[in-house]
This record gives sequence, structure tokens and C-alpha cells, in this order.
Amino acid sequence: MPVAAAEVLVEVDGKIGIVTLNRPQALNALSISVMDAVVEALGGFDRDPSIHAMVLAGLPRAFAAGADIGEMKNITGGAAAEKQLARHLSNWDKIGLLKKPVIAAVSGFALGGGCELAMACDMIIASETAVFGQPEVLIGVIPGAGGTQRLTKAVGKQLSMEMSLTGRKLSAREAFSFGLVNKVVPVESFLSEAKKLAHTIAAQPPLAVQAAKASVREAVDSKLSEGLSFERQSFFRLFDTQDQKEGMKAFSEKRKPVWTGK
Ligand code: DAK
Repeated sequence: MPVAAAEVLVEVDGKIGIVTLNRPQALNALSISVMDAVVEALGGFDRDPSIHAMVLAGLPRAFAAGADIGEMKNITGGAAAEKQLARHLSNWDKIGLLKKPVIAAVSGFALGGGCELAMACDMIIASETAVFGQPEVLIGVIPGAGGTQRLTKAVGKQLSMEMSLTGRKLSAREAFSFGLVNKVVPVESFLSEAKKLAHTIAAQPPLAVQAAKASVREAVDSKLSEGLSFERQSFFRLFDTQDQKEGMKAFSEKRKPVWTGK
């Protein structure tokens, strides 16, 4: 399904490319079409020799409140989840594979797939209102787009466990103190600060920048593919459970879920 044109905005500012999520009515929930458009836009900038760095921005109230629960809630069975969501999920991985640096400009909610999207970028500029979390357990699943792996590498095992097992969220200041974000700025300037950082990078020699990015990634990502694959299979299997159905249904019906452990 093609994305509604206004749901993802794409612009160029000198040597930087800016992609903005713009689905405010759903707190920038990452539907299949939105993620396809984001990857297409960033991929286009990655191949464009006149672009040297990119910014992936959200809106002041939300970077992204997760993958679109409405699209996932009716999937029954782990095999069906894998069939329907595997390509969607590969979009998060594709962002991690871009050659040029991507800076996430995060304000408001960065939850679930939104937090995973920010973490798939290379650096994060956060507004004072940013909130980071992996609350999937609250709707009967687990992070499925890299959260258990990238969050653990970013903040360490203890905090990552707490966040993934309880849905605990981090304020922008906490995220900064744990090394998840580069800088915290007033909400009015989160986008301009991200652009400023992108322009600074874009002024450096592009081949050296790309080589540095690849090297830092290598340090962080070795064995990541194995972890991601393990995480993914666990995620898909949860679509065989009643609690996944109940968690997503309860969210849509705006009530508390009743867990059965089945
Ligand atoms: N999906 C769809 N709609 C969402 C949404 C989401 N993740 N989050 C918010 N919305 C919608 C709400 O349904 C509501 O729509 P209307 O009812 O107005 O039509 C609108 O956005 C405003 O939300 P609220 O009314 O709930 O606003 P509040 O300020 O009261 O609360 C909130 C904000 C962010 C605390 C709350 O909306 C919330 O808890 N949202 C869900 C957060 C969450 O659980 N996120 C994780 C989702 S699961 C994978 C790829 C990705 C993933 C997994 C696998 N593969 C392809 C394998 C990722 C999974 C997830 O992200």
C-alpha cells in the first residue's frame, strides 16, 4: 500500500537529507507503508553523492509510539506473523545498514518500534520531553525489531532487562545518563540541533566519515545478527499465544488486558 504523501516528509538542506515522520493522529505509529517510505527516502539519500549525512526526525509530541498495533493485532499464529511481518521488520535492519550517518531527532514518545528505529540510527539528539521505552511486554509480545539487542548494547544488561520485562520508560535525562542519547536540548531546538550535527559531519571528508561509521558499527554489531535472529523467532512465536491477542485487543479497546499465560 503506498504511503499517504504527507505521512513521510523528505527534504534536502545543503549536503544533508532530512526525513520526517508525520503521522500525528497515530503518534507516528510505524505502519508498513510508513516504514517502506522511510527506507526508500533514506536509501535514496544514501545513494545520492551530493548528500553526506541524514536526519530522521519525528514530531514534537512523538518520534514514534511503536509499530502500528492496528496492523498487528489480528495476526494469528507465529508462522503467519513471520510471513506478514518479516519484510516489515527488515526495514529496521536496512536503516542499520546505510553507509552514511543518520542522526535521529527524537522528541516525545520513542516506544517499541520507535525506540528501535532511533537506536538503529547512528546518533540520537533528544528533546527534554523525549521518552524511550520497550513496552511490548505490556501488550503480550517482546521487542521484535532489535530492541533486546541494541538496547542491551547501549545501556547494559541490568537496565535493558528491567525495561524489556516491565515496560519501564526512560526520560531524556535518564537516557543521556545511560549513554543512549548524545545530547538533550529544549524541545524547540531538537530538530535544529540534529541538523547542526549533521552539517558538521557533512563538512568532513565523506569517505573517512563512512569508514569511521563502518568501523564503529563493526565494534558494536559483531554477533548482532545472531542476536537479532534469536529475538525475531521469539517475537514471531508470541503470535501463537492468547496473551498477544488479548494485549493488542485491549489496547484497541482502551482497557486493561487480562493475562492468562496462554
Ligand atoms: N499503533 C497504533 N496506534 C497507536 C500507537 C501504536 N503503536 N500508539 C498510539 N496510537 C494511537 C492511539 O490508538 C490513539 O489513536 P485514536 O484512539 O486517537 O484513534 C492515538 O495514537 C493517540 O494515542 P493515545 O490516545 O493512547 O495517547 P496517550 O497520550 O493517552 O498515550 C502512549 C500515549 C504512547 C503512552 C500510548 O498511545 C501507548 O501506550 N501507545 C502504544 C505504545 C506501545 O505499546 N508501543 C509498542 C508497540 S509494539 C516488528 C517490527 C516492529 C515491532 C515488532 C516487530 N517486526 C516487523 C517483526 C515493534 C512492535 C511495537 O512497536
